[in-house]
Amino acid sequence: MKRVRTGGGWPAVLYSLSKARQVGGPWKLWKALRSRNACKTCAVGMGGQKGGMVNERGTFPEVCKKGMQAMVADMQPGIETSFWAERSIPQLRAMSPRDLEHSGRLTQPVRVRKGESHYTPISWDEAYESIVRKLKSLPADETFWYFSGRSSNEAGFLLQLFARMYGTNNVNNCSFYCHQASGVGLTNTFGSGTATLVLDDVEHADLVFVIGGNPASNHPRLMSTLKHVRRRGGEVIVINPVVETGLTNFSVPSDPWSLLFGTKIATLYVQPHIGGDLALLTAIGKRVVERGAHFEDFLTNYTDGWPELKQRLAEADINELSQLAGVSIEQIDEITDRYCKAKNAVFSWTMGITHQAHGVENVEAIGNLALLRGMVGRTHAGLLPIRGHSNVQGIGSVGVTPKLKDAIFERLQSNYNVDLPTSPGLDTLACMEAAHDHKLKLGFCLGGNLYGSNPDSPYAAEALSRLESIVYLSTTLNTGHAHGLADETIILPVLARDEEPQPTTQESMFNYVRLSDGGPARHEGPRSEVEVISHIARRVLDSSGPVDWAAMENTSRIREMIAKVVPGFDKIEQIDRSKEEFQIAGRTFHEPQFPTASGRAQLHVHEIPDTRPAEGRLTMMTVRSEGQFNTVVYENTDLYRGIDRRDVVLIHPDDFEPLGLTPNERVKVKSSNGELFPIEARPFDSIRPGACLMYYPEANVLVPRRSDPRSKTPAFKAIEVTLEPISAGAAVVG
Ligand SMILES: Nc1nc2c(c(=O)[nH]1)N[C@H]1C(S)=C(S)[C@@H](COP(=O)(O)OP(=O)(O)OC[C@H]3O[C@@H](n4cnc5c(=O)[nH]c(N)nc54)[C@H](O)[C@@H]3O)O[C@H]1N2
Ligand SMILES: Nc1nc2c(c(=O)[nH]1)N[C@H]1C(S)=C(S)[C@@H](COP(=O)(O)OP(=O)(O)OC[C@H]3O[C@@H](n4cnc5c(=O)[nH]c(N)nc54)[C@H](O)[C@@H]3O)O[C@H]1N2
Ligand SMILES: [Mo]
Repeated sequence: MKRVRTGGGWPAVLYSLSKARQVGGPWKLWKALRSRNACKTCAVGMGGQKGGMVNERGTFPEVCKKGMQAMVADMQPGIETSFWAERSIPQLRAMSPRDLEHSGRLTQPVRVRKGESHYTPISWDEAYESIVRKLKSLPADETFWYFSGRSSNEAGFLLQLFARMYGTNNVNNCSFYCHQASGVGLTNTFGSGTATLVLDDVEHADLVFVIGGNPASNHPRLMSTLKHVRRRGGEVIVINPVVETGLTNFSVPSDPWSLLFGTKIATLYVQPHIGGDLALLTAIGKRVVERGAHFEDFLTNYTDGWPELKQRLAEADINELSQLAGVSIEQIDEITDRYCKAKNAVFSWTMGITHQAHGVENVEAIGNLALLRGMVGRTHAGLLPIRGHSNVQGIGSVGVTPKLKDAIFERLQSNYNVDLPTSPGLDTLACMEAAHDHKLKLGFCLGGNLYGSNPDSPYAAEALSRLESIVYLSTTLNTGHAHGLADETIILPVLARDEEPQPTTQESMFNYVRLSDGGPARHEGPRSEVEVISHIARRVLDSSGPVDWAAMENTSRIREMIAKVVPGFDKIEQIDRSKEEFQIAGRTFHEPQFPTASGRAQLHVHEIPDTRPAEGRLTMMTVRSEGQFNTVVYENTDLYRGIDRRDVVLIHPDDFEPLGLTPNERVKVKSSNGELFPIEARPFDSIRPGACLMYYPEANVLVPRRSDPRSKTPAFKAIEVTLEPISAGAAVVG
């Protein structure tokens, strides 16, 4: 497959036209995309009251292929009743994620029990009855509640409140597999766990670091912002072991000039070892201080820990750091030159930073580097974790975490007199482990694909199979519905955001809360998430208690409660009437005052891990292709990397000979966790030697449960593997 030389561009435009045909014409798709609803894919934040495809600065049109894919998936016809009789569980298991998604929209509740071969459609009453009976029979701490980041703030808030009043803190979301290290690292540093800036700040930056991410593919709308930075003469430094096509050149589809000629994005591209970022960030910090380019006054007045960091940077050996990072001293100095020249630097990052056993340290080190030159606490500079799901940040803000923020906990008690559990809640991986140990009996999943997102997929399937009951609230089928089965599994079909009968809200990665109007249901059958949660809650809990669960079917009642208990969300109470979308108070730092105990930012010192692969081994990252959204694979091709299939491992050409392999031969990929074969070993010169790449979620069989002790996030990007040739003629089963 020929590799494209630019990201975005004509393929994205042509793709849009083909998708429009699938749903009955461009007008229909256009109308859906322009409706007043927050975009469903990533958290860059688009749509809402300004209308679809408009960003936070009001720029239009901001189109993205992923947004279209998600929309088209929701616009599919419903799954026919006959489907359930035709497809057995083994047949569902044999289906690809793409085929499962393309089966259509879920429109009726279905159930399968252990020993049965098929899902059977059941009525809503029957489904509710089963769930309510089970919940009433269990001790609350034997249940867990998993949330993905697609649902609204209202649904998220309501379900976590129900779970806690039912009696458990086993409440968590996909963040534990995603940006948790950012939340922990940023909170340790600034007392607040999200972006320190707004979109307008990034638009004024003259240097943007893009670390460990592939926004050309995963956050395409951020590319217009990077384009603006370049056009103003600014710099973009990319730190990534893989040279990603769209990060060197990107054609912004909505800009005719860019579409025709492409826009150069990276001004400097640096390829560290997988996991080498901590050493690299420390090395740059060391060089900044050696040049005297740090802001001594700022560090003295607005930070704690400067003497310790200063000493540590002075003691560190630049040769050693360079080797641990896998980046030459010349390149470290090139980055330092650019950083020292920059007036307004923004540091952005994604999963290459957080999917590491030292993810929190990585984030703290980014904080250190920014603070060295006073890049936080003023306009046009700051820190930007580029978030995944469209409302993952909102779900976290409104309380979907094992431990509620103290302020929310206190306000819930003082305003509503609710009785909240105090036992420690489990994070996502800990829930899977507890299920595996037979300590949990029921799982309740608001969206997502808990099975598919987990490391060690056989272990995940086994853990879920040890539950007595699992309930999925979903819009479409995914691999979790085939492999993540308990004694009793129930799927409840729910409405997508733009089909909700009432308004809902979402929060972007810039801490901006949007209002979605909802819209007409596309199918008879699916129900609103909020309706389903309030119905179950009212039957499980005493309605005479402090919360009127029946009234909670009304999303404005939920917003009233959010406004009272979640700090910074006061304006949400009026939002459906005022239509005034808002920036959450207390999170954007345009002044160097931080909500830490001392009011100052906290600097950190770190031990630098050696993440270089041992001889004869490679370090493997598991990543997304351009043709998928998380566990939902839309296309088998990876357009930007020029790869036509997914059962491949991408290796630098220089690594073949030392490993005794020949290009394109079939191999067995082995990790401490398992093996996968036959896999084709593809030469890929854009990856640095010593590293290799496979696609998530298929590669999750190989991913061990090794996680960062502070964020509990698995090291999805750093798996030690060996590759063995499969001798010709040997039987291959995969
Ligand atoms: N199209 C599309 N868009 C998406 C998603 C999707 O699946 N598809 N998913 C959404 C979600 S939930 C998320 S979290 C985001 C994910 O967005 P990304 O984080 O951009 O996605 P990943 O594919 O996980 O890729 C991470 C990048 O990290 C690099 N990397 C790997 N290891 C290292 C390392 O050690 N150091 C450094 N510096 N880089 C490294 C890889 O080469 C790759 O370019 O995207 C969101 N948007
Ligand atoms: N090896 C490896 N593993 C990883 C990663 C990796 O890079 N490598 N990435 C990790 C990351 S960053 C993440 S975020 C997780 C992803 O974890 P999840 O968020 O759990 O998974 P998704 O695939 O995004 O979930 C998609 C499903 O959500 C449902 N859905 C879609 N829209 C709605 C809605 O509006 N309401 C409801 N109720 N359901 C809806 C659909 O049924 C769809 O099938 O995976 C993690 N796992
Ligand atoms: Mo994510």
